[in-house]
Amino acid sequence: MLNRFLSRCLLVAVGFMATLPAFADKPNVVILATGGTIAGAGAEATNSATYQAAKVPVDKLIAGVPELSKVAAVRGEQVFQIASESLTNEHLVTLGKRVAALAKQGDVDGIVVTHGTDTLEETAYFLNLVVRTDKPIVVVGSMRPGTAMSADGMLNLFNAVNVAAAKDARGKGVLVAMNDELNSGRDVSKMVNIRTEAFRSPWGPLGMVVEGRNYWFRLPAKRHTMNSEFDIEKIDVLAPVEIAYGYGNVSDTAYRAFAEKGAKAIIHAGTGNGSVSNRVVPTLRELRGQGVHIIRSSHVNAGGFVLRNAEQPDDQYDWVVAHDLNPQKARILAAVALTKTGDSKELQRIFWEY
Ligand code: DAS
Repeated sequence: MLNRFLSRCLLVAVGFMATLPAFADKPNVVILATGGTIAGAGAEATNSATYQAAKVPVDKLIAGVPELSKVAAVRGEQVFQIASESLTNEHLVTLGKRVAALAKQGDVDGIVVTHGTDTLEETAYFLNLVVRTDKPIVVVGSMRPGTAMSADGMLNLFNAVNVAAAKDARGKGVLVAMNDELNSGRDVSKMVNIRTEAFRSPWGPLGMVVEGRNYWFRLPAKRHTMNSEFDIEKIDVLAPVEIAYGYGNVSDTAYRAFAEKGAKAIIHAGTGNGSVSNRVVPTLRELRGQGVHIIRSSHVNAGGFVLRNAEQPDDQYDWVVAHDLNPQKARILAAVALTKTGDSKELQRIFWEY
């Protein structure tokens, strides 16, 4: 009796396995599409710079790379369809919550976010800060639309799905897969606006992906994802933080305007070592006295390195320094950190640790 029951269970189980789709043994990867050039289309194959971003839907992006099905069971969701320069804090929160929800699902092994390249570095850093998972999250874009000769989007997407499907990509924080390189979502930024080799980290890539295989050379040193104190499930609104650019002949107009509009912090995108013009220092001290945080970053190209009290008496002024974060990344961290604390010493700790 028992034998017959067990053999019947075995038959049912075998039958069930036989009906599983062919990719049952493959990792499950979800592609969240937001727009950008990777979804762009130009009129001619010679249009590598003249095109419309955010046109091609996610299912067409996936259909355009049939090799994806050899790597993973891939499905797509169209979260937004916009050029990334138009993304807002609200878009970031919506995307972050969707990524976090998918990461909690047992039937999701990795997530790819297709994204415009203009603010890709901001979104990648944001997800790195607030999504509590060690599953691979890979942000990818392209510098040329899929309609152009030598378009880079197909291979970038193939690489990104490979990385998202790979166990060895777990626990490395949010990754950016562009131009065969794997960069940390924290470190990488768009350094060039007209070449496929556009994204670089001041501290170098974490690795490379070649023909579907990842080669790792270093690991992130700063806190991220599972080791972050921030959780997108507990964040609904990011703090208003603005960026004011430093340059010769600068005035305090922008800083005052931002403060009047309710900025909780102003990122000073300073020259050199986060330097502040003596024409502006009194205003920044006055705004700090009114409760606005002042965070010194640097707009030098290949990566700033701002230290406390080196260029300005930060201790005396109660200012914060952004260390190696460029102004746009400093804005992201401040917008997240200010959802938890308004204490300047705590903010500085957070800027050292993330
Ligand atoms: N406008 C750019 C963006 O959406 C296009 C791109 O490079 O992706 O970020």
